[in-house]
Amino acid sequence: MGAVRTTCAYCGVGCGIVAEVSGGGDRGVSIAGDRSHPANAGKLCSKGTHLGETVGLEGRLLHPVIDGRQVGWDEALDSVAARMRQTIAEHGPDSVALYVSGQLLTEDYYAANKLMKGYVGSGNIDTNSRLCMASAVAAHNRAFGEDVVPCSYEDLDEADLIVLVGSNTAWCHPVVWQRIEESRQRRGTKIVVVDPRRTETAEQADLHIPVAPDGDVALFNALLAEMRRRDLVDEEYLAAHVEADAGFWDALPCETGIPDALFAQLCDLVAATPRTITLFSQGANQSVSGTDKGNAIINFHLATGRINRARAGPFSITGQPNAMGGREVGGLANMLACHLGFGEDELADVAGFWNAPNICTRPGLKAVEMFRAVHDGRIRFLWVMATNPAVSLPDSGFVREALSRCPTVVVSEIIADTDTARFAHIKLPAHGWGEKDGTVTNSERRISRQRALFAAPGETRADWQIIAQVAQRMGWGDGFGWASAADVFREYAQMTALAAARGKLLDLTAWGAVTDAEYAAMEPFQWGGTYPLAAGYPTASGKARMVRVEPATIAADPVYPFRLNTARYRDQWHTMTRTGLSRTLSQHRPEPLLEIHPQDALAAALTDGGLARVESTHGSAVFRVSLSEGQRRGELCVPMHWTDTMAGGGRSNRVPSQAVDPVSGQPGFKNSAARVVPVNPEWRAFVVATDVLEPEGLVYWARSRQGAGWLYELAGDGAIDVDALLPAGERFEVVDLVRGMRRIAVRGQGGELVGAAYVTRSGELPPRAWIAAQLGSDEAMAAELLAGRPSTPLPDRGPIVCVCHGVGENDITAAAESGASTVAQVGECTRAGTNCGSCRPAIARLLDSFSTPLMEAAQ
Ligand SMILES: Nc1nc2c(c(=O)[nH]1)N[C@H]1C(S)=C(S)[C@@H](COP(=O)(O)OP(=O)(O)OC[C@H]3O[C@@H](n4cnc5c(=O)[nH]c(N)nc54)[C@H](O)[C@@H]3O)O[C@H]1N2
Ligand SMILES: Nc1nc2c(c(=O)[nH]1)N[C@H]1C(S)=C(S)[C@@H](COP(=O)(O)OP(=O)(O)OC[C@H]3O[C@@H](n4cnc5c(=O)[nH]c(N)nc54)[C@H](O)[C@@H]3O)O[C@H]1N2
Ligand code: SF4
Ligand SMILES: [Mo]
Repeated sequence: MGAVRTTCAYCGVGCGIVAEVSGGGDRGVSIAGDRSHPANAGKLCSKGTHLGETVGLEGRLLHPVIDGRQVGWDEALDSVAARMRQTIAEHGPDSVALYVSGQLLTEDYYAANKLMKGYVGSGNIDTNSRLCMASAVAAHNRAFGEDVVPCSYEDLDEADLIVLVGSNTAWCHPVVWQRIEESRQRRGTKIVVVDPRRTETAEQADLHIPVAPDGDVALFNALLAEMRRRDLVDEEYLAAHVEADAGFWDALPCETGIPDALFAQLCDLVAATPRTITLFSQGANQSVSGTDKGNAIINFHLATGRINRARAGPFSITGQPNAMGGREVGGLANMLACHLGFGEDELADVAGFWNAPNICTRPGLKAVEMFRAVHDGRIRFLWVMATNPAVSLPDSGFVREALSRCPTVVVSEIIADTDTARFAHIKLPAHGWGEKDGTVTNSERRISRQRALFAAPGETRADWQIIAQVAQRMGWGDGFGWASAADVFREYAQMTALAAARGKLLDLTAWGAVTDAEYAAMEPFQWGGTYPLAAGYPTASGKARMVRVEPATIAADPVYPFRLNTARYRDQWHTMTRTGLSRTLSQHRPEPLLEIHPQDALAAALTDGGLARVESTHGSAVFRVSLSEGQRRGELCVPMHWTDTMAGGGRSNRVPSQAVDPVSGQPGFKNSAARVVPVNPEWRAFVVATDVLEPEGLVYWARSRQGAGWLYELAGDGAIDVDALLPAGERFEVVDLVRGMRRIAVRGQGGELVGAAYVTRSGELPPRAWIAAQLGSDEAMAAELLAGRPSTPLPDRGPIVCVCHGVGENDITAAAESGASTVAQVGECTRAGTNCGSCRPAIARLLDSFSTPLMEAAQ
């Protein structure tokens, strides 16, 4: 098939990929960065680099399913349409809802929005972007009159100061991070990180501001007040282009919330560097004051005139590959379509364009409210596409109760068994990455093509096609007669004329007549240009607005005294349905960790490597404890990734409440009241097995991809029944009653290792890596397996840092001891960090930790 140019499946950086399919139908593919793509110029991070490990058919949903029974497409589509029709007839259009995702292509999104808002006749379509970008969208709308990102990636190449607010860029937007680091090397760009945690990003910054949770509004207000005091407000720009809310300046308080010396350092840096980009993501958005945070940042840029010009501006960076595309077509419940709202004439225009029989009349329910309506029976038909709300919404116990009560749950998925799919009455198999064909828009408004690499497996279909086929069965065939993704894209591009006619900047009309061949060959292009707002703001007055914002106050809770933060891991994507399949990516953080300051851990009787339960009034989850000096006192941090299918523990969204930002409806995932208690199981164990197991009745378990199968970490009380988890075969066993230890290895018919278990009540368990690597191999001797190590010992690499080359912490320590003092030198000695580069911040951090004591000794 030759090389195909496409776009990465994961984050909103939107990296171009050149994929070469090996042929032979085994879905083998080699992945490389596309040097000609403006977003990444050939770079890829660890997740993009290892995409090939996640495109196999393992776990795929390949056929439609009704109530657990495989059915044909006709039956499935008829059933979806019949249930939808009946629900509308009995309970009205608002009893139907679609919950969609920034992982849909623009064409899918457009089809879903048209179906709901134009044909079903309800605004009840919302997206997981509600959990992600909604606050930034609301802040843009308040300040600029339209949801427009006023910056571009090339700004990062030439900025003098980049302030990262609530963004662990090195892990979550690694290729943007590499670009920022290059600017630093090339031109001395300064980097500030505002984050309560000392992340790997913060460690590499020139200045880290460990802001209190939700302290951002106070900080940015104080910063602006100080700039004003220093006479750095751009009065000319303000007079010409900006309106300020009444009392705006008087309301700027000067309480910074951080130490004076640190604040002074920040102010000096900001004062000295007009070319300032403030890049913000979830530490800003996912907050009950998320919209205000966005506006506090934008206010600073407007007031200092650091916007729409030479390398300055507020840059909200998107999370998902097509979060931006969804915002454009109108996938949020409070937007109609194409950046239009619900005004009477807008509704009329849209109804006319769509020839819509049932145009909706008002905004629909936002995600958290939507699930509340499912819970209380107002919504009775819910269709979930490309998102896993049973895991990713806050207060997930409530969400699951809602799903279990809903008379009809339809799930369009690529994976058969997800936490959400377990609640589905009807499962529809969708094309996944490598099969999908259409467009996505990245953080800088650049539209790129995703292209198919493989023949669609099983009976999978494109998401837009599934939507259209349901619409046809509802009797709306005329509006959904597209023959291809190109057809959908043309219609959408034409529709943006409605926005353009109202002075909106979203204007894709030039693409309205694109031919199939042109669509197939489409090169990445950016709408709005580098500075879309430079020619004026799309507001009634033509001026931007500085919104008066005040810091939120968070009352302390004596019963739940900790503030719980939730974040992402470098090598996992969301609910792990894809990255969890990759053995390479699973090495970085195989278990869900609770990060806590050592002194807090001491006070709570938690030990490093032990277990702890995080609790709130809503629910609780068990995590592996990891002591971290990078945590502030009184704060906890857990990952968002683990699910019931991957673990019996670690599902963090059991804990947060349903509290949302009043403007955007975005949940405050980063700051929940919680408490933490130690969990001391009577026994601990691990099992390696080729099968997917779901152990029951344990205190904790978690699986991760290792070798030719899975590694299960287990802990429990009472009797130990690991035998139940092991496959049949020739068994070898040792028991050490004194140390309360038991080891079992099971060999299959060909003498290969098919499973092994190591259990202890009080002792140490052997290292996992070598044992897991023996799965499927017939070379390890029973004695070695029972000893838990090979007779000729292997070097102990320590925790793996570079997943591309399998280089561990101990290898890097050894390189440092033999004289390597820079990341590049470590790379020369060990190859670590020389492929995708995602681990370079971790290597730098290790090198720093070696050099600090020496420097202190020298002082
Ligand atoms: N590896 C990886 N990359 C991803 C994803 C993934 O799942 N894995 N998901 C993608 C998606 S959809 C998204 S939205 C992005 C998210 O990208 P990021 O926003 O970078 O990711 P998070 O780790 O959720 O949160 C960022 C930081 O916000 C900090 N924070 C918490 N509270 C506050 C606060 O009150 N103020 C400030 N200033 N900071 C705070 C947290 O400590 C955390 O370090 O990542 C995208 N990229
Ligand atoms: N506590 C906490 N919770 C959070 C966050 C946080 O920081 N903290 N972050 C929030 C944010 S920013 C986000 S974006 C969400 C993400 O949360 P989700 O969207 O729930 O997470 P994903 O795992 O990406 O879910 C995508 C689902 O779609 C399936 N899928 C993949 N590709 C396709 C496709 O092409 N078609 C179809 N039909 N299905 C497909 C996948 O198998 C998977 O089940 O989580 C939110 N939840
Ligand atoms: S930074 Fe990584 S995950 Fe994001 S688009 Fe690029 S390669 Fe994919
Ligand atoms: Mo996101």
